[in-house]
Amino acid sequence: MKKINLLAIVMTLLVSHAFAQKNYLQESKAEKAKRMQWWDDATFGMFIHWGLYAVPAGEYNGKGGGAEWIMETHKIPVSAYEKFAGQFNPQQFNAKEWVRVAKDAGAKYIVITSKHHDGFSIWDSKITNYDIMDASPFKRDILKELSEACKAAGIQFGLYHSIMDWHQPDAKSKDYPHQSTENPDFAKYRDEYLKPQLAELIKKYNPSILWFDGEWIPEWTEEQGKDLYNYLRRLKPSLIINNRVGKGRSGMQGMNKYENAAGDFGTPEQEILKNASQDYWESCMTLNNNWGFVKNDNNWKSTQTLVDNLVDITAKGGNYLLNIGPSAEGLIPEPGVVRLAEMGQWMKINSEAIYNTKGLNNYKEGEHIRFTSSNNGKSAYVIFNKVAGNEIKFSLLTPKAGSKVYLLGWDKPLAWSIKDGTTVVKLPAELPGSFAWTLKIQP
Ligand code: H79
Repeated sequence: MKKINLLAIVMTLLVSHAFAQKNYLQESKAEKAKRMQWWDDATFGMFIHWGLYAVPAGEYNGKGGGAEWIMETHKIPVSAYEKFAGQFNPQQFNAKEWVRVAKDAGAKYIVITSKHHDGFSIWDSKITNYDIMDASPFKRDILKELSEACKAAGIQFGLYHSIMDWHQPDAKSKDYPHQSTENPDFAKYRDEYLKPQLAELIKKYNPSILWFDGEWIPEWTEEQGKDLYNYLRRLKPSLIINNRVGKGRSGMQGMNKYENAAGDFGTPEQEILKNASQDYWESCMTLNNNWGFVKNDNNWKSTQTLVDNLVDITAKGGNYLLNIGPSAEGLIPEPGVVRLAEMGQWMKINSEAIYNTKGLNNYKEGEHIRFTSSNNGKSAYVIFNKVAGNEIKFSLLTPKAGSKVYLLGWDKPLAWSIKDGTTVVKLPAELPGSFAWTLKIQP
């Protein structure tokens, strides 16, 4: 072989290697586990739905119905809906306070709506004038303030971003035909609006999570989802992206309906998986009935239900993304603040059984007992929300002889025994805290 040819081959190899783009859809299981570690360990996050829909607050022209979907519920034309931007002036918004509420609840990350289906951007976007700086009197960059507050507090920052967009004329979907746009060009919206906005968000606010939604419209395909996934990971390799980036999710149950779907985790919505799953998953749920602020929605879940959900989800190996919908004044509704604070008090005592844990094969016993295990397998946790007499009994997990059994929030080890395969643990007459209690079993 001539020298010159060899050189040419080497050059070609070098150049093609430098330009070959990594395919993040072919990541190994171990690489993914490493990237997902913090998220998996965090277990609990706070979702925030906030945008122009907080202005109508669930009522349009004297008729109730719709929250963040109010534009579609009442078939509000784009020009009429745009007027809410002029009224969105949340003077009481305090990013540090919101992050404090999340952190005190025990949440390790927040996910906020950079853009919901209505298409309004709550950050200073250079790609559009339909944003907080150009179209509202507020003129403060909400995502800048929140991302900085999160960074200062050690809370991971995530963004919910709707693929569907009822405002961009080119994004008009066949599924939502009431807005009149002629000749929409979805590919143009995707390439000249959606992707540049996402690149802008990553560059400006360095999110740890991108949480897509509105992917079910027929204009969006798995192929576009895979392309978007790679595009985003190339911009920020450590990003964690939900499965709604593509078309994999199976209805509200949220897990993938086929192999190799784009996205890192399943997204059950307003429900919890029936059983434990080894896949990555996160249940997103509301505190009351709605995601966005609705002034008459007083159907708040009890703190007992919220703690039970967190425990059940943790034992099944998932994450809990719990939503608040702040008002147009910029305030988290007080009943939500109260419940999150109560969850935080529970977490102060019991969080050891929640963070950095994995589920067990037998993750439950009856309705009132759940089991988790520390990541290193050294401690097992028995979480129960009902006690009869001053003892607790279980048989699907058996402490080894000589194990110490502690009650979180109580100093001394507890007396325990095994009878006919059932472990019986003597409890103190007064249990620490409320809602649920945790035994820690150490070999
Ligand atoms: O942002 C909140 C809601 O506004 C949004 N997701 C949460 C996080 C949401 N959008 N739509 N829905 C919830 C309900 C939509 C259900 C359906 Fe479907 C869309 C029924 C048919 C298309 C999802 C996809 C269930 C089946 C296919």
